[in-house]
Amino acid sequence: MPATATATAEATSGPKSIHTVQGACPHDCPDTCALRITVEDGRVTRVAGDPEHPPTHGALCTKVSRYAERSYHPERVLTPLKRVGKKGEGRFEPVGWDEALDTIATRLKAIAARDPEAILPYSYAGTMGLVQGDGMAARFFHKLGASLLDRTICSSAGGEALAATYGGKVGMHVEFFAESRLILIWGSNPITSSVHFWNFAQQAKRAGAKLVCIDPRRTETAEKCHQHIALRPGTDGALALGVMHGLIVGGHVDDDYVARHVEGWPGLRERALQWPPERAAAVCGITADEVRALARDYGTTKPAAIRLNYGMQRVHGGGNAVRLVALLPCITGAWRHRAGGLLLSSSGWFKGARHDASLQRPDLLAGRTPRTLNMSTIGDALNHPGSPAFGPRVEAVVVYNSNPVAVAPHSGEVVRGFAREDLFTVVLEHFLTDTADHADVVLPATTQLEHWDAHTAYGHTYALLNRPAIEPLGGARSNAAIFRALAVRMGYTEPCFAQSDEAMAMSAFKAEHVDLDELAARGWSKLRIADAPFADGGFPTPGGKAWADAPGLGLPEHVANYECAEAAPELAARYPLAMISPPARHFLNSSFVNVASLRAAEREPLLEMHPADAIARGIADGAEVRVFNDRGEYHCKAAVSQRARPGVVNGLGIWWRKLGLNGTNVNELTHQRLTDIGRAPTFYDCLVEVAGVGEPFRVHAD
Ligand SMILES: Nc1nc2c(c(=O)[nH]1)N[C@H]1C(S)=C(S)[C@@H](COP(=O)(O)OP(=O)(O)OC[C@H]3O[C@@H](n4cnc5c(=O)[nH]c(N)nc54)[C@H](O)[C@@H]3O)O[C@H]1N2
Ligand SMILES: Nc1nc2c(c(=O)[nH]1)N[C@H]1C(S)=C(S)[C@@H](COP(=O)(O)OP(=O)(O)OC[C@H]3O[C@@H](n4cnc5c(=O)[nH]c(N)nc54)[C@H](O)[C@@H]3O)O[C@H]1N2
Ligand SMILES: [Mo]
Repeated sequence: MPATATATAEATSGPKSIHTVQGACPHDCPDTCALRITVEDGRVTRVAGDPEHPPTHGALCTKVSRYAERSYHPERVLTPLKRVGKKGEGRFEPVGWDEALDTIATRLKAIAARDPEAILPYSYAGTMGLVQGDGMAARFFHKLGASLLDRTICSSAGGEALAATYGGKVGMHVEFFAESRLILIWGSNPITSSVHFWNFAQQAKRAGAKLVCIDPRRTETAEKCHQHIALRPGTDGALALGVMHGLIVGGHVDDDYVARHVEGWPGLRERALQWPPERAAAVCGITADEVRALARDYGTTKPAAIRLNYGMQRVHGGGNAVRLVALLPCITGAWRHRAGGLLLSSSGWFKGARHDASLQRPDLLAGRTPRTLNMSTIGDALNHPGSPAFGPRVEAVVVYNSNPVAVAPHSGEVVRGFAREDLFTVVLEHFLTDTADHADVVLPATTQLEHWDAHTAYGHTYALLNRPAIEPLGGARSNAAIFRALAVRMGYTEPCFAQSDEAMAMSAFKAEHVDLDELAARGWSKLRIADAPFADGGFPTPGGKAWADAPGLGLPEHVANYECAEAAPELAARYPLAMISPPARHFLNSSFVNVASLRAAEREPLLEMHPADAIARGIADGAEVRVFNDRGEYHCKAAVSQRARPGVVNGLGIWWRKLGLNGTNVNELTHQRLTDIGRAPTFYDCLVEVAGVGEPFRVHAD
């Protein structure tokens, strides 16, 4: 039986056993909730939020409250599968575990004997657990000497930019937003994607704080803020420079804080003075008064907090923009107060708290330095075998915790790569996703209800533990168990390949940083971090100062999108609409798209369009449209709505291609060019045109 946190047998009508198990939400979300899982007669009947865990506060998002529906889904893959059709057809037959593992080990051994770098692990954050993420898997691929993966698909532009400003991915405690007087919600839609942060923002709002949302899209969050600044995508750096200008001329710079705790301010000050509100407003497509008012509010309201999110760094200049925004609280000294400062990510606080080296065992590389491939350019990496840019041909890909065929940019190229008949592909999954359809062997993985794990967070500062609530369903095995079994077949004898999931989870954190007894007893424990960590400087840079002028990068500046009228006028003439593709509320990236109740809530793939853009193209609300550019074509339904600003369309993500209208999704249109900092994808830096499918809608002249 799996261990349980609290076992409360209750007398009910029948001989029922009921108990609750303490878990953690595994998903890629800043909130990383503490879960209470109710198990009745061996079956999970309820997944609820832990009322005692402060960020979770007893509530879950719509998606994860359906986690049991997802785990018991009739289409769960519960036995290993071997391909019988053509690549991508998704036709498989069940095979036993021994046959599946032998097939894989034989193939990997043969490839590794020639060149282990021809094998590529591909994974992201399907689960963010330290055990089922890159725990046992990392040990396996390090020992093998496989290519390394640069995990850039989400946050590396912002993450590296933050590290080039504060020295790490560190920021405010989420709880203290409740005490802020001004909150800038910048490139973030928390009602959709971080509802537990929104709870704190609402507490602040009720206490009289002003909320400002900075987002090209009129999101559910923007509607509930006092002010919405609908700037053009990819212009946040210009806005931040315009705000800095306002802070300087308005006398709102905290000279004492800047002198003691900021490196390179004189140079940045000079640069910001070249950005009067009119210049910033023209670049951002907003009014100069909006820039002035934002600077005045931000300079005069204390404490002022910024919730920055990754939505604004998925463009060419995403890294520079994050540096500029992250410097604002250093210039005003907002960090002096625990309810002031900024939060983009808190994951850096966990850096010293985990036993990274013993979890991942990079020492098993034994001096080898395999090449690194960027996950965001997987399309090119698979299609240009042997090219100087990528090195040796990729002969095998092992995918776990990710669905690249749906989520990676320029999916036409990604599909072409995964369709290579000479590529050996293994996919560890819960479902037959678009990527699993391209596998030679699919291995059934357990869900969070069925395995052990330990979790950090990137939107709060608590470590969490996940205990299994039930035994694995069918023939499913945890990722760690799968790599353990493969290691045996590869002949790896190091004791680390025999370590159990439970032992890995229980030894993930260091006692100096996390109260391990509380973690074991309650399922979560807060890291020991000062309330106002940078009140007197002490940033985790080598000299303790925040960097306006960062080593190797110089001063930050506004960098225009790759695809915009300024940088690519000829392209903008053919494709005049900028497309962003932010998350849909009921999906989590491409997860949950196959959960009927959640797909029903999203109805169909949508493209939001401003009425002016729709009328100009004769497109009616609800009409099927083709969204296209030189890379491809995506069909979806038009939602004619003020949620879109003129000139910008919002293609809500991320549908499974095979569940879309024409077998594609929004990534058919995105490209593989990378950000200025962090080698990350530029999903929201994309020009398109839209046309109706079928009869154009006629505008009546009366
Ligand atoms: N329901 C749901 N929740 C999720 C996810 C999901 O897919 N669905 N994804 C999860 C993941 S992987 C992540 S990384 C996190 C955070 O994921 P993020 O992608 O940061 O998600 P959002 O908070 O939705 O913020 C994105 C917002 O940025 C806006 N935006 C787009 N371009 C720009 C721009 O150039 N400038 C500005 N200022 N804003 C821009 C979009 O309109 C959108 O409202 O959320 C997680 N939570
Ligand atoms: N156009 C566009 N594209 C985007 C984005 C966007 O905003 N717009 N957002 C980007 C962002 S922020 C991100 S983070 C990426 C996300 O990309 P991914 O990390 O690939 O996320 P998902 O699409 O949710 O796919 C995760 C897969 O892992 C599987 N999984 C979950 N738990 C387990 C487990 O324990 N074991 C195994 N073996 N599998 C498991 C799930 O079933 C799911 O199919 O997408 C990016 N792509
Ligand atoms: Mo993400």
